[in-house]
Amino acid sequence: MAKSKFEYVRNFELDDTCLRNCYIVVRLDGRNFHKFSDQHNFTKPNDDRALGLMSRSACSVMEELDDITIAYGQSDEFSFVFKRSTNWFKRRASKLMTHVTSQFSSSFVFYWKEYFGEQPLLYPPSFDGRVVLYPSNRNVRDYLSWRQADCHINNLYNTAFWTLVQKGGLTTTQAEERLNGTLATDKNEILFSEFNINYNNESSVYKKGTTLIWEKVNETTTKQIKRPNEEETEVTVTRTRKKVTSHSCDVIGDQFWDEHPDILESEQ
Ligand code: DGT
Ligand code: MG
Ligand code: MG
Ligand code: MG
Ligand code: MG
Repeated sequence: MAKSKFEYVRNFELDDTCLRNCYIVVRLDGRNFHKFSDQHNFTKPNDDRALGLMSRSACSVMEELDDITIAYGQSDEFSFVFKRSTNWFKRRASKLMTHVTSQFSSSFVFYWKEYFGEQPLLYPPSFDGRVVLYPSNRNVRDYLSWRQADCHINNLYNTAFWTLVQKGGLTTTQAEERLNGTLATDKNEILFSEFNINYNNESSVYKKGTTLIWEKVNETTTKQIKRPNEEETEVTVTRTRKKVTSHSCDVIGDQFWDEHPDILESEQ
């Protein structure tokens, strides 16, 4: 095709190819979800509908986009790890990041009703995205550990805070003052001795967040088979399929990684 005289403008595009051999992590985060959660009456500190919708949207990202081996989410954020050898979109950071955030955002709206029922979505939500490269398996594990530790710290604080307000009758200012300077053990103690709540028994989705991975699962279906000159019979067919599965488990220790050795590639 003949080139127009305008063609030179293409040279203004910058190269944003992600460095080879590195894991590409895209993290997205809900914009102004402090307000969004209030306006949509999210239960405090955790709203199961909202967490379910976040995971459903992340699942759609994994299913629709190539080469994501693990995703981790908590609160209004989700991180997606592309395998280090991916060549999807020639490793262009802006392509990867925008595809993840737009697939996620449209899914969040698309599946809203499945989780929130008749409660209307009041305005279009949006998510920011960023790309971070990690050169080693240790770095990726430490990255996910960092997000999970953040989940734990925030959830313990929020659980103690909203228990003091909802069950203890404190104002939000009083609850904030009460928790100011307290350690994790103090918050556990407040929950246990004053409200008979054992933090360990709280839902693991709240404490650990959500981890999505690809797993082989057996799917059994029944089929009607009709052979010539025979009665119709029902047979069961079992097929192995790769599926995105959801886990609320510890990703900081070794056990999860020992059980799922395919998530990270072996170091060269
Ligand atoms: P940003 O990210 O700078 O645009 O601002 P925010 O407001 O999204 O702040 P961020 O991302 O640091 O904090 C997440 C907010 O979302 C935080 O105010 C609590 C809220 N949120 C997330 N999940 C839940 C939930 O399950 N229940 C409730 N009540 N709030 C939630
Ligand atoms: Mg923020
Ligand atoms: Mg946010
Ligand atoms: Mg956030
Ligand atoms: Mg196009």
